[in-house]
Amino acid sequence: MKTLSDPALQQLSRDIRQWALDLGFDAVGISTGELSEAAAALQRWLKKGWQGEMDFMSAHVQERTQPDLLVPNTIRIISVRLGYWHDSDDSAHETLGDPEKAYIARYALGRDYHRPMRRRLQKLADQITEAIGPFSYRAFTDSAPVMEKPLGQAAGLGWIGKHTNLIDPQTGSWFFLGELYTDLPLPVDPPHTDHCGTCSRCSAVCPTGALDTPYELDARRCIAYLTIEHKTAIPESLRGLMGNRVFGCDDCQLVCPHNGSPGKGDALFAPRHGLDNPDLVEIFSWSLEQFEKYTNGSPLRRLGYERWMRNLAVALGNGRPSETATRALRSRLGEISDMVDEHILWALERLDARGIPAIGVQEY
Ligand code: B12
Ligand code: SF4
Repeated sequence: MKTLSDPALQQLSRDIRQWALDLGFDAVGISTGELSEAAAALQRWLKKGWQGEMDFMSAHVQERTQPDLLVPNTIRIISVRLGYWHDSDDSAHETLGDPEKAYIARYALGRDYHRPMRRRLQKLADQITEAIGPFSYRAFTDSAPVMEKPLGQAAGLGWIGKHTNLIDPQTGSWFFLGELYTDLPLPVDPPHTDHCGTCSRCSAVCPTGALDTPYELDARRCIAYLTIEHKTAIPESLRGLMGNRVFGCDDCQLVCPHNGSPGKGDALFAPRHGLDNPDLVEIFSWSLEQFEKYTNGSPLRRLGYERWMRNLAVALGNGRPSETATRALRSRLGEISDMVDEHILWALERLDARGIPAIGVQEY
């Protein structure tokens, strides 16, 4: 471990803050990595099975909750925040309310955050190395068993709200988190306190009731989980509640009173290819090649074409009945997979029940 005097550590911590801001991060905080309360909450959550098919959440629990088991000699965690909001509140709500459009979570409209965040964290580590010589560190952003939100709260970057996202009182929750695990005995920041109070807007608005227990998310019901992490057929009982949300969900964040003035996020996350307000029928007609072209470098890419089409079929089934929608659905039957076909048939039946004949469905 590096030996530095107290004044040198104080100065280094001030420098780290400045370098992090210069690199474009919105805020930085330092904690010890003590996670006993969060560990108990994680165990409770796993015991209820609320992680659904996310087996990665039940693996490496020890490493997730004890940073020095993941990276030996870790005694401090430097947490950073990077904003991604690029929309006006109105246009997110407008897209959500328009059954002919598809709603994509605001974090996924531009470039994928994992690599750029890690690159910047690496630059921060390089600057520290330049100042004090080699030290032990590892950079993470949603890339290993790490409890990013409790670490962020402990470092004073915000509090974990009832919707379970970390919230900064000034700018809200539209940001990503990243960390440097390190062996430097830097001075730590005070943890952030909770400001949710008696508010319960997020649990009231959640279309599927995933936030019925404040501060605990039943991922199996969460539309973000169903559209991004769930690999098999979406439970029929939940499909009708998903509306036009085809990748992720922001409802709980959109209603949060602390998300009123988020400021502009990093340029990397500005919407590309019109993904902030796409036409459902049009993107359902994308071939695999078009999907790959338009989602290159975006978080949507990792979903894969099959689940993209599954999600879009559900949204079309929830949309306005029209011949265009029916024809679009029919035209893709038998093309992608049995799972997608099953969702298409569900959608056709749903449109049929609401007035437009599902032309020729019986032929398949
Ligand atoms: C698994 C995961 C998911 C899952 C499960 C989400 C969840 N809430 O756990 C799914 C796929 C649903 C998901 C969705 C989203 N995710 Co996600 N996800 C993660 C991941 C990989 C792990 C989160 C985790 O540890 N969950 C385990 C459970 C136990 O934790 P928890 O619900 O947060 O529970 C804590 C609190 O609720 C609290 N608690 C529990 N009980 C109680 C009781 C009381 C009284 C109190 C006070 C507190 C309390 O303690 C628990 C432990 O800390 C992190 C990255 C990482 N490595 O940390 C990103 C991460 C949390 N996701 C992120 C994002 C952006 C999202 C979405 C907004 C994306 C979208 N628009 O669709 C949604 C938000 C949905 C929501 N309301 O949470 C960001 C959040 C940034 C932020 N501002 O907080 C992260 C940090 C990724 C990143 N690097 O930026 N995600
Ligand atoms: S909507 Fe209200 S209860 Fe939910 S996270 Fe925001 S302040 Fe907390």
